[in-house]
Amino acid sequence: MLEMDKKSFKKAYVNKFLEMHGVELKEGNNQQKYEALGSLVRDYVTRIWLKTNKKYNKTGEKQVYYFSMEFLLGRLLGDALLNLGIRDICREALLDLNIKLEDLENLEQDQGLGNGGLGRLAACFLDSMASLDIPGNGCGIRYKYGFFEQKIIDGKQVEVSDAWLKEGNVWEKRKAEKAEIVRFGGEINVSEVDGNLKFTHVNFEPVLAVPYDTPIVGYENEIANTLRLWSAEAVSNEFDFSSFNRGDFLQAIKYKNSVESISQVLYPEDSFYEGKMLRLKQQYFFVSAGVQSIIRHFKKHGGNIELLDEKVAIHINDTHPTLAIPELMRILVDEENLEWNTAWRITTNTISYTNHTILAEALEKWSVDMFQKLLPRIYMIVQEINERYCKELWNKYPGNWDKISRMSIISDGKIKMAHLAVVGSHSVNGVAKLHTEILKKKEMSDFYYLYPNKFNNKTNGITHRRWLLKSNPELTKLLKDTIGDSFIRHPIDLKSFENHLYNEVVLEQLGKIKKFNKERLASTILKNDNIRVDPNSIFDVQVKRIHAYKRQILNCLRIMDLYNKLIDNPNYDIVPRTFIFGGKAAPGYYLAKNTIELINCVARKINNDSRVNDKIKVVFMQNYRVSLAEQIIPGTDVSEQISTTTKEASGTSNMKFMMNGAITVATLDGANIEIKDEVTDDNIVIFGLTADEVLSYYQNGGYKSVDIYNSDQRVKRIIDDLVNGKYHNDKNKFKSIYENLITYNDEFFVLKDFDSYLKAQDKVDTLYRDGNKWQKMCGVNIAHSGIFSSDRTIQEYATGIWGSQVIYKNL
Ligand code: 26W
Repeated sequence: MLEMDKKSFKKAYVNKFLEMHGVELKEGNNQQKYEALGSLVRDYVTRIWLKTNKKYNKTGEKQVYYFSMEFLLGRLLGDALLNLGIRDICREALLDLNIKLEDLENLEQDQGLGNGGLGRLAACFLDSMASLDIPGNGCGIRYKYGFFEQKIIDGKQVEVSDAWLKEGNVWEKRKAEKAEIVRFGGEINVSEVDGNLKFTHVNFEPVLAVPYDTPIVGYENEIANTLRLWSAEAVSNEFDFSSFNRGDFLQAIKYKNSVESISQVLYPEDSFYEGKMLRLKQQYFFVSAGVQSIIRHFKKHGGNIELLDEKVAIHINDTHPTLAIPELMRILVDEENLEWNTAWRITTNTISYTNHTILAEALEKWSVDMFQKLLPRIYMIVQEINERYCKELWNKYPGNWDKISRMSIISDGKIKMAHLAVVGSHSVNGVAKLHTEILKKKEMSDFYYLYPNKFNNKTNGITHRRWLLKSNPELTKLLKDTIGDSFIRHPIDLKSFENHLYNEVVLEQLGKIKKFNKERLASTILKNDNIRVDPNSIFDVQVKRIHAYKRQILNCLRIMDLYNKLIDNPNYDIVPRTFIFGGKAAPGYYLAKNTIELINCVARKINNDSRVNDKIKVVFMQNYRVSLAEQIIPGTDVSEQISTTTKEASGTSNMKFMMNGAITVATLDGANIEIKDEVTDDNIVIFGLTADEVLSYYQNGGYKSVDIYNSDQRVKRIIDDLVNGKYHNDKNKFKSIYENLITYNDEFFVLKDFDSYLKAQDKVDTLYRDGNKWQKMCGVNIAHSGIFSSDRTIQEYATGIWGSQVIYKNL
């Protein structure tokens, strides 16, 4: 913890402001005040950062490098203050100066360099590694434009570019002297030198990869790890690159633009693979820069390259950074002159891989033609890896060509990245128990039988520092007052909160805290979305990417049904509910965009109907992102986790909601199953098909959605309402949703699960009416959420996969 008192903080802040802006504090605006505070905090962090790097260089501890296309960090100021242990002092000092800390924190642009679950997981992992004293570095891309900003105009999603760097970024440090060169295109000349083959890359296009480092502060432990994001620049004119002919001026401009486009923008698809050349370029760009800089650092500090895997672990976050495997091979074989087999042993021991999805449409398969043209030497290496691997397969399964071609890395003119990732790493993990079982028994069963020891499960987690301590200070205080503060370092200790749930005063306080957070959320909704909602109603929330498998449509259909019931019977007795949605659709995903429009049309109709609008309200909150999630989650009563069973690999918002005392309505999918196992059936509301049932329908057929339409009057009515002009003058507006459910037989079992979903919601209504019982359920959820801290997850990765030295101080 940083030694600091209010007085010295105040003095330092006033000085910093003057120094930075050349005017006195009282004359400055909030943006300037934010910048001065950020800069002051950065100075504190820098001291810790230097100390940490010195320590790592001295002890030579094993370094973990977490390679990810996405890091969804959100805002950093509040987090840094919290982890430094000076957030309260800072808040009080600023108050003396008539400044509200939260006002300044809210000015920070979210660092939104990720799409959703995978990117946010990477951010939680960085926080946990730093807080657990694990030498862990992030490696990714410094996109100039992050994930787009979503505006809702006329009920439709409109995408606006996210120029997050416009006002500068106090947290990053450009390290021009640590730049690397990445080579694209060109040809490979093969020659023989001393009986060995030598590969020379000529006529390539060089790209300068410049790192920007951001410190990741650990929780009160004097550690600051590094997130290194690479930015693409043209190599300077003075750079002597004899093999690269940059030709005339126009050519040079073209070159500059093409290079800079590499780190220009984050692809906004998170479940759909498109074989775009630029994305392949992005992948090789950051992976090559990252691996080169690791090796350079390792050698500079006297490392013996043959022992690399003892000192370095590289983790690849899904298949996006899989080129780390052939890139490391290239460096070991071509540059370090190691034998292939030695290089392969080092590479596979160094690299480990996490799978985050089994959706077939998300699997990366690059066309050989494009790949070979863009990365000629890397292609040769992938070919060599594949040839040796197929020989191994041949020995194991002689004559079984079907199986061998099915398992091959290269086939049908495509390079299958998941196959390369499994073959080239020593560990393959899924992100929740069910997901890992599906990987082993179905999706990757061939590989599991070949390499049973590589496969393992690491159930996801979330950092309780951001998602409880920072975002819900009121609940944190109640927890500290009742069970002490050991849960901060040992989140599993939250369990003892269960002993206090017989105490009515505690239950009452839980209720008050929730109400307070709901009021805050209600005012955000009024400010951002111009809808007035009642904090006494049940806040029922589904926030996540919009996707057919996550079934926002199921949620919307039950609202349409409830609306019908309330109109038919004005005395229909329900606890008032506010239905809150949030989430972005990929710009090219028509059905997801149509779903947003449907929700907004249903919202408009219901919110303006005075017969029902004191009982139900519907809100689509625009521009869902990390900082908004921090406000929504503490103010939620009911967490909707309703994906088609087998489709959601884990889910992580489910964990955040539970930690903040929401009751989960869930299918038995992803980590929902493990949440249920923790809290028991009495404290969660489960509905829907089981995994076995879903898999059996997919395999054997037997489901006809139209039968449900014909036999269930409620279903018939709401499906007809989609296309009869009730919610939009244009009757064709929601035809794609109608067709998906009826004409194309409802791939995601929305209608099949409908009845059981309604029953689950009735159960929620009944449970909520018994205030004490409800608060007790919320308390049980909080008490059992500790296991879902990413500290637990990271400890499992560190000991089970990376071989880091772990001091078990946080368990
Ligand atoms: C090729 C385009 C693309 C981009 C991103 C395909 C797939 C992705 C990600 C793997 C999608 C993703 O974020 N998956 C989510 O990962 C979370 C963290 O493990 C899980 O909790 C979610 O269930 C999973 O959907």
